[in-house]
Amino acid sequence: MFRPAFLLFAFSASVLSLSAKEPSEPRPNIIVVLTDDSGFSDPGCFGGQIDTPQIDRLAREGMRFSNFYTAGRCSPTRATLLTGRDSALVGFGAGMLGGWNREFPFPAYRARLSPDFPTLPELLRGGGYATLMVGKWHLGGSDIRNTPRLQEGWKKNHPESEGWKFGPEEVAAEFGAMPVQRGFDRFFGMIEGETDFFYLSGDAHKYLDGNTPATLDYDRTYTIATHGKTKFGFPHAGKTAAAFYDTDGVTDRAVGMIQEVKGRPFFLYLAYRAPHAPLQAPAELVEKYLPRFSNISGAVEARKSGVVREGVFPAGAPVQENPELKKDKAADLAHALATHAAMLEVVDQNVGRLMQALEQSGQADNTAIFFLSDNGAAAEVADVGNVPYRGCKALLWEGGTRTHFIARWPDRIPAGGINPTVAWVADLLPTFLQIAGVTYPDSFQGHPLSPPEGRSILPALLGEKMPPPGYLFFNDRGQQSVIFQGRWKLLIEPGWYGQTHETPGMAYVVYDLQTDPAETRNVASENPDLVKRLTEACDAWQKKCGIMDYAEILKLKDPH
Ligand SMILES: [Ca+2]
Repeated sequence: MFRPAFLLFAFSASVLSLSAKEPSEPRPNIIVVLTDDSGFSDPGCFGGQIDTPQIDRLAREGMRFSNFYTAGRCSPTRATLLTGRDSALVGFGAGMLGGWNREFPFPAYRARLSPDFPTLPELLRGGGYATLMVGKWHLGGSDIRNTPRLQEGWKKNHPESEGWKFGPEEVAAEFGAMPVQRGFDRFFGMIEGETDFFYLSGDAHKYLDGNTPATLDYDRTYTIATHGKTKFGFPHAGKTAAAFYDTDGVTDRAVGMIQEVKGRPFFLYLAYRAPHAPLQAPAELVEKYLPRFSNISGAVEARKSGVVREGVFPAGAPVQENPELKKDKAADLAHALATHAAMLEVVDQNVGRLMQALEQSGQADNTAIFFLSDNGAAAEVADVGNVPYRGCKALLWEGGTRTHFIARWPDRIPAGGINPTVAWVADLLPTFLQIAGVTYPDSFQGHPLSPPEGRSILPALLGEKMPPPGYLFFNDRGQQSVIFQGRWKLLIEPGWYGQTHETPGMAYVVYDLQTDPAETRNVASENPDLVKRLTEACDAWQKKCGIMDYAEILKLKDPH
């Protein structure tokens, strides 16, 4: 899968030059562009039929990873990205989402970013970086200090009968979990995320500027399209009006923030909410995409050949059968896919605006940019979005946990290659620290720290071959999985928790990702020793992270 030019790159000299002090060369800016629920093959450069010329440009001028993993769901991936830790160690075990309605009073289920580990922005700020964030936080926290409405809301969601206790410590911890208190000099966005994308003047909204309510700019005119009914009672579908649209609006703020940084490098975390539900986008873009999804089987086939054409999936590997669709569902799915595609095209336009801003300030070449999704496409659009992989977000098949990953850093990262190194979101913190020349501390807030779970993939980015990690663990509600040496994958209770809920006993499934990356053939019965060994590894990992048996969790509360 390596392309020849890629192998000719002078690897070790580049690695060494990064660790040496070069005062004449300013340290690079670092940007992470994270989308929300975009599928593996959505971008054009990963085989999809969505127009993403700007994202494709990052790929052409940078590197694509074909074996990159997230934690499979919004908050766990974000928690791991910002701490370099397994999500359960920082409060987001077993698929917890930031918020007040699903968590438990145990550390792995606290659904609020743990104060016990340093965050990426805290570390980079300590190393002299300006730290900027726009978009979706989803790691808990609120400005509850002087807000009676929030205090009442907290108490309502946290009954004393379930072991919760409200008091000054809780207030301090809640406030302390917000982005500005966790290392970001600047923040514009939302603490939570599942809400509308379009706002008209006078609409209530939850955007914050720092710790306080933000003022939005309604400075573009949109014809507003939405897919289906939303549970929030969205009233604006079909209107043409001056509005704030999330993807455009948060990029405006990001561009403003980077223009205001003077005399030091910056770290920008640009966490788009698109293309997460509710599916809402400019109407003319939805119209543009409807014909591309009028034949769902054709769209799936186009992606199956697209991923091979782009070199991000091996030619000849077995793939899943095309989904069977009832005729009356096809039109609805086509509209969902067209709206999803439209949302990603707006992300792409804004990646272009960001690049333009960097070029205008002469910083485009001294900026390392990383582009990925926080998990696979959601169930509604997964049949196309995650091709060739199986499953969807919150499930632990590859379609839920694998993402496209693109890195661009001119003159460092060789251009145009596909890198098969197995990597995951925990690797980003150590990678960024190495790029920035910042050392991970051995203590934090007076207590000792072990090294982060991930490893720097800078050598792979610079063209060096890296072996696969020993174990990658995943956990979501009742499901567990582990990928051993990048090849053997054990899944325990895969799917929507069916065994735990309805059937006695546990399901064990093994796939050989080397020959069967799309998970078409269960080889558990041929590999009993592997099942035993990997199950023991999963059990030990769950114990280390404080993850409880899902049946015990269900006795307390059904967290769906
Ligand atoms: Ca997500």
